[in-house]
Amino acid sequence: MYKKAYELIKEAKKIVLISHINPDGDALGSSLALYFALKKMKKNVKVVNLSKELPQNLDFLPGFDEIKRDLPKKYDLIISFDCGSFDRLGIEEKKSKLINFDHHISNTRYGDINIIEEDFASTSEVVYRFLKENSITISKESAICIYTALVTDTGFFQYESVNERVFLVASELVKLGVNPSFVAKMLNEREPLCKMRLLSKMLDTLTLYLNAKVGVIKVTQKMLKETGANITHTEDGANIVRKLAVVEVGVMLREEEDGRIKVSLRSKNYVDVSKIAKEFGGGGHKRAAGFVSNHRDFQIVLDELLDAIKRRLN
Ligand SMILES: [Mn+2]
Repeated sequence: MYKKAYELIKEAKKIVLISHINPDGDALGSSLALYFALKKMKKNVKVVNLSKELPQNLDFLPGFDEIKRDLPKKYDLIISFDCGSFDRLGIEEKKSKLINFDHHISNTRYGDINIIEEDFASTSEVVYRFLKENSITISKESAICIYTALVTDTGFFQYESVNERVFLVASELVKLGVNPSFVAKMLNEREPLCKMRLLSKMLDTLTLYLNAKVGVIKVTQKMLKETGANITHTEDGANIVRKLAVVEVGVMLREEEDGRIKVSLRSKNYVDVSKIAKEFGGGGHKRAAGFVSNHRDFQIVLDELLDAIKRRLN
């Protein structure tokens, strides 16, 4: 598959690299990593993300300023990164060949070529493997992007997806010039005050359910307006709830601009939240998943969700 994907890339004239809406470090890091490799091959390539906002803490990634916010008029190949379903790319219809690089269990295999490595800790590991299998040199720029994606998706090497292979990849990337402490500072120590103010409001809503095994926090549009924060500043919400000793499932309910409610789920030891998300039309990983509810009422969303979690708690 890695060779086949490379054949398709070599034949293509105009390539678009795209990742899911509301991207994280893995989504942008993976697409930028391949961007530098393809540019070096003199391919006509654009890196695109169709979100309203990009996370500001990723602005140190090489190529961040080259990310386009709309699709070019003409292209004959799309490569998607870290995106479990076609609709999350924000593209209306598929008009070209598509290569799908991902590591979500729930990936719907919407590409002409699908390289879905469910055991990989990040999509950037898929990109790394693609470059290795095809003997493509990994530049320092690509290495920084792959590494950043790897650390953001593993919570700095702490999740269950972390194994010897992950450390070997990381070690290789450091050898290629990545400075781990620089990346960590860029990611973790440049937060805006509005994010802390928002966090404080979010924590005020923290409520425990089901013998305190489930912790729930809420974010409303009003809270965003009052603090001047945007949705990229809410990304840690469910992770913070999971930090509580008693909590198995951390939940964040976020009111979107259109009034729908986005649900983020994080589990600690045994609840497979990707299955819960799937019940509601979403997807993700065992320990991190999410969906957008059709309901616009927090209480209705919460009641349905707690019911689904309850069935999987014991
Ligand atoms: Mn990922």
